[in-house]
Amino acid sequence: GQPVRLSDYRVPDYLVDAVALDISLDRTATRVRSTLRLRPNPEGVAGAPLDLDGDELVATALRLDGAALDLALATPDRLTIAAPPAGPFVLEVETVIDPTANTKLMGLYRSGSAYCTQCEAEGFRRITYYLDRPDVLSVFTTRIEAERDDAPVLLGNGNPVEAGAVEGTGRHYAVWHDPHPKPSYLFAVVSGRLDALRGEFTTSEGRRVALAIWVEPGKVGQAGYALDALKRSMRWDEDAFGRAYDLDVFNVVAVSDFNMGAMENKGLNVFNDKYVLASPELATDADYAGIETVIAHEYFHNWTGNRITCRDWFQLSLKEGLTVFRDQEFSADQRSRPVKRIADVRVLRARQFAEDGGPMAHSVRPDSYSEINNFYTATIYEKGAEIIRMVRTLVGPDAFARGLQHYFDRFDGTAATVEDFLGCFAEASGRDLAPFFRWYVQAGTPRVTARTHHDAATRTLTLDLAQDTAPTPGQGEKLPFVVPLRFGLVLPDGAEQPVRTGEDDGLSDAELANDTIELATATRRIRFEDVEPGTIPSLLRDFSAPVRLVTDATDADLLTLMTHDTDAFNRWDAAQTVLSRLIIARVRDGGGDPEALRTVFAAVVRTGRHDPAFAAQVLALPSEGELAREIGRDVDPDAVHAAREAVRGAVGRMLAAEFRAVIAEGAAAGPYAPDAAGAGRRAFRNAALSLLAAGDPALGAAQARAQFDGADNMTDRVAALAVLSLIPGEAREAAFAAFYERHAAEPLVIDKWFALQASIPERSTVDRVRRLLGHPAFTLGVPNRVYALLGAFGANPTEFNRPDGAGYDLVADAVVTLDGRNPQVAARLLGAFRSWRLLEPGRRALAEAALKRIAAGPDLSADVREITSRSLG
Ligand code: DPP
Ligand code: ZN
Repeated sequence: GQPVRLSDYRVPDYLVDAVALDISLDRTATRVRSTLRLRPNPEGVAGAPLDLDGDELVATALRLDGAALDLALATPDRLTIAAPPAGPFVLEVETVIDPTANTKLMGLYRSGSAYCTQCEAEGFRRITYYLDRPDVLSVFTTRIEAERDDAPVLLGNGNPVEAGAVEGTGRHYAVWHDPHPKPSYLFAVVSGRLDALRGEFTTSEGRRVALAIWVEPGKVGQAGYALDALKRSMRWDEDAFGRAYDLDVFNVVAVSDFNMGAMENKGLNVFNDKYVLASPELATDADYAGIETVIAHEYFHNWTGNRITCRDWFQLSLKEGLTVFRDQEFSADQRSRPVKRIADVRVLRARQFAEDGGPMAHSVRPDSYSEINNFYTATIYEKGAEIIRMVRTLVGPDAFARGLQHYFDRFDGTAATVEDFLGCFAEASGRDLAPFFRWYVQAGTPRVTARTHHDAATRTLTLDLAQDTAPTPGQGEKLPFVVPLRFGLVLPDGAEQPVRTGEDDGLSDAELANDTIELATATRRIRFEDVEPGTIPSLLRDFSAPVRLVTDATDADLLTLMTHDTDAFNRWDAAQTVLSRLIIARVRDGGGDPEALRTVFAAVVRTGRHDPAFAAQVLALPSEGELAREIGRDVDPDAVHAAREAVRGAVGRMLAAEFRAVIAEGAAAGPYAPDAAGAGRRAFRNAALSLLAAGDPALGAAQARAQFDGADNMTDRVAALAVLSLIPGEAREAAFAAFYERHAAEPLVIDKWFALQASIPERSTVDRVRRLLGHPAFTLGVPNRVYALLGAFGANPTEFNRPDGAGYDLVADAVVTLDGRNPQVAARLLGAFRSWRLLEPGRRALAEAALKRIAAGPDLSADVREITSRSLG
């Protein structure tokens, strides 16, 4: 269809005061009766037609104020009433929908033996005709009816009101009432045969809330961590943000068929089961951390998203960026703050920087879209969170807290905009945030360059900063961003050099007080006074802005920062930069010897004894994708892979004795617990194992097989399998077979098995993946299977980007097949192509041809069409 533009926003012409839904569930013919109390919006166009959204709907009855209307007013995607009454009126609509036939997993569908819904962004219109836009808020009452045997559990939004049998039938019903006005995208119904793990929480306001985590029968034993994470989230939001829960029940349901991660429906969160189910034997430390984050994220939406929602979908980051910021802060408080920051920046660089540097680049507040489902992106989510972090840095923690409080007070119960949000911080801080607003409307990752010059005679250090942002599609010219650079000056022995600047080229008092340089112009010179020779600026501490920093620091400077910087993030980042330079030197001319790193990396391994999680992050080399972006053009992924593996091997041999000691010590670590300390120890030991194996595959394979056989938890078992997966031969195949044998009954574990095989950097992987597409455990019908096998393959740098194009063809074929069934999942898979323009000409041509082949297909969904045309555009 036509693109939707922000500039076309108009308030709705009608408001919905109340919605009463009566949903009679049936596997193939569910009847939905909707009663809408409507009235003209005094701010809208008087006498305008009433235009309700639909999507593949069939109307079976229509009544206006009790009088039947012609069914011809309704088409599958629209119900139009040309001249509705000038005052309040009641519209009754009956539709019949088929949940079993719903393979798009939007609207009402079947997952396993349950009925469930997904309405964000535009799924409610697949259930009934409605003003399906986020700025129409209404009070919903839902009656759900179903066969008691088929669906003993009936869940809706809000609080339960009544329940009972339907006389003379095998059916029963439940009525739910949600007193909080909400947009339709937050509507949900779940019904089926489900078991609950129950809990209770008393809010700071004294409200007793009944909690339940609903799972497939037999899986209650895997819901404990999710319930615990939920309680911790509820307490934390009260303590950190003063936000208490506002209903008597809070239900979380895990379903196996789900397009995204999870959904924050009011009082009834629906989750992809991979973000709920966990046990030490089946889930890794990373899975546990993911559950904690996503449970928190959806819960936090209750205030940032539900109580205050978005005026239109262009404001999506208003709720998503803010809620990611909140869940990141939560996880940082629950675990190690610096390690969490490093992990978040890794994700940002890997996904968001890639997006911002490619054909899909868009601003955090986009100004047009064809299919909103394509905009649930790393830019909206992760970069959106970075913007909020920068606001906090710029206005300071106190004004930030006041501004947020003001936002909650002022916009509660409304549908707000990004301008509304930022206005609260301008007011709280007295600061003009208009220049800062560019972060919302300009796409692209700014590059900040820093050049230093020390003058021994005057003991001054001159820092020359410059920023520039490459053009992105549709945005040729970029104005300077307001870039907060947290910084310090590090003396060669690691002490902090006190910061003093003079009259000319100095820092403001606020900048000095915050240890933050505000770079708001294209260039800026800063002169530091009374500086010891050899002092090294440590810039962008804690990654204070989502920019690419390029400095003139020498390798020796970086090793000093890596050893001494008081900022843990920059200690890690200095190591990443050194490693990245080394690998890229190898790609360019075969040079780059890690020997110079021996002392410093040996020291990192020693610090691993007291901060293993941090050491593990240092030992994880920059990814091949990051290296490719650093190289920037004409990338040969095979050369990048070979250079990175060579460096991994050299590090593994250089520190073999140290790594063997780490592995031996870790083996005696005691029974598994999914806490941060234990996870850190395992991450460190498994990083050591991976590097040891890179340096000595025979020894690595033996160690890995021993760990694989002896592990008492999934983290260690799958880490060992990952190491084995990189070493061709019988041992690898035997380990894969044993893993399958052991876990065949657990689809989420088999997903790990699919993903590891799809990630093998060998030419035979394409055939292996084609074979696995026919494996009985695989189906294109379940998004998790698709993401595990095909998503992982699309992220395999060498095999997706095979020089003969067979990798592109494999993913392109899958996209075409999937598009007819589930366009959202098909469009997500296309993300594999996001960096195709960085490649050397041969691969670039093949990737382009594959994209063109997809684009030429008949009956393309809006989802896939938008991504292919942007990618090719
Ligand atoms: N609104 C959802 C979330 O991000 C999207 N599935 O939590
Ligand atoms: Zn969200």
